[in-house]
Amino acid sequence: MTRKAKHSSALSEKEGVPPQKAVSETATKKIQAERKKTPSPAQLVAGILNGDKTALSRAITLVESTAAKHQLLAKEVIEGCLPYANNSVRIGITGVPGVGKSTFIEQFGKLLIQQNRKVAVLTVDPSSSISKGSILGDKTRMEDLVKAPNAFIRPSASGDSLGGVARKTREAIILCEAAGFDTIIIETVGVGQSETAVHSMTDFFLLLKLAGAGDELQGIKRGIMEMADAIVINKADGDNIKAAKLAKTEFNRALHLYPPKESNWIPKTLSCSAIKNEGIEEIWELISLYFSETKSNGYFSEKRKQQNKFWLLQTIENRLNSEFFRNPEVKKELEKQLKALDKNTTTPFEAAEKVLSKKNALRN
Ligand SMILES: Nc1nc2c(ncn2[C@@H]2O[C@H](COP(=O)(O)OP(=O)(O)O)[C@@H](O)[C@H]2O)c(=O)[nH]1
Ligand SMILES: [Mg+2]
Repeated sequence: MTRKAKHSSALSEKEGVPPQKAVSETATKKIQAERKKTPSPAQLVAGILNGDKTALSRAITLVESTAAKHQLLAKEVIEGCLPYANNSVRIGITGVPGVGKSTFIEQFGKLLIQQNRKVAVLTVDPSSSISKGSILGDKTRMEDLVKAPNAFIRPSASGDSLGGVARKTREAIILCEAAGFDTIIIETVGVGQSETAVHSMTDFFLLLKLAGAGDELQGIKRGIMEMADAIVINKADGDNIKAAKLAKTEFNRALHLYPPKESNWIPKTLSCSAIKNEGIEEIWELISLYFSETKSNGYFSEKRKQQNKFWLLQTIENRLNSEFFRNPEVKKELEKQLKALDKNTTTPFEAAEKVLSKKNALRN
C-alpha cells in the first residue's frame, strides 16, 4: 500500500511515538503523593512566617475544613502563628451587592501597595450560594490586585452558619497577619448579621453607599449607621455627581445626630468613584487619621481587647450550643417536650427545664 492510500482519510492519524519515560513511574507516583500530602503544621507555620502565600492558602483551607483531622492541624498552625499576629490594621467594608465594594477594594488595595503596605482581602459571606457568583465577579474586578505580590485575596469562607464563617475569618486574619500582611480588608455583603460579625473583628468600619433619589436614609439597616466610622458614596461620576454631593450632605447631617462614639471619633461622609479611581486617597487619609487618633487615645488597643473578650465568650457559647444539641439524650428529650407542647400538656419553661436537665450528659 502506498503511503498516500493509507492516509486518505482526513481523520486518520499517524501512529504516535510511545512516550519516553524520562522519570520512572514509581518516582512520578512519589512526587504526586508528595504534592497531595498536606504539609505538617510546623512546615506551614514556617512557610507562613516566611510570607509564602501558598502556605497561607493551604493553612486557610485547613481552617475552613470541617474534617476533624484538619481542624486539629489548623489549631496547631494557628497556635504557631498567634505570637506573630496582631500587627496590623483591620478594615471592614460593607454595602449592598453592586455598590462597588470589589471595584473599590481593587483601587484602594493598589493605593496601599504603592505605599509599601501588604494587603490581605478576606470576605465574609454566609450565603454560600450567593458567594459562588460573586467570587467570579470579584476575581475580575480585582484583576490587578490579584496579581500583586504584596496582596493576598481570599474570596470567601463559605458556610451555613454565620458563627462558623466568622470564626474561620477570625482565624484567617491571624494567619494573614503572621504572614506579614499589615492591612487586612474584610468585605461583607449586607446580608443577615454579617456586618455585626465583621464590625466585631475590625478596627475601622466603612459603609459604601449609592446616591439615590434623595431619600438617602431610607432602607438603611438600623444599627449600621451607628457602626460606621465612615460612609462613602461610591459611583460619584458622570450624571451621578450631583446626587452624590446631596447624599454626602444628608448623611453628614444624619451622622451628627448620633451620640458621640466611645472612640471620640466623629464619623464622616466622603464620596468617590471607584471605577475612575477618584477620591480614594482622601478615604485612606481619613482612615489613617482614625488610626493615629485612636492609637494615641488608647481606644485602638482597648477595642481589640474588648473584641477578644467577645470572641472568647462567643466561642464558648457556640461550642456549648452545638455540643448540647448534638447530645442524643438531649435530642430525645427535646422531641418529647416538643410533642408535649403540641398537646398543650406542658409550658415552654417547664419543657425547657426538662431538656436542660439532660445537660449532665455534656460532662461525658
Ligand atoms: N459608574 C460607576 N460604576 C461602578 C463604580 N464602582 C463599581 N461600579 C460598577 O458597579 C458594578 C458592581 O461593582 P462590584 O465592585 O462588583 O460591586 P460589589 O458587589 O459591591 O462588590 C460593576 O459593574 C462595576 O463596574 C463607580 O465608581 N462608578
Ligand atoms: Mg464584590
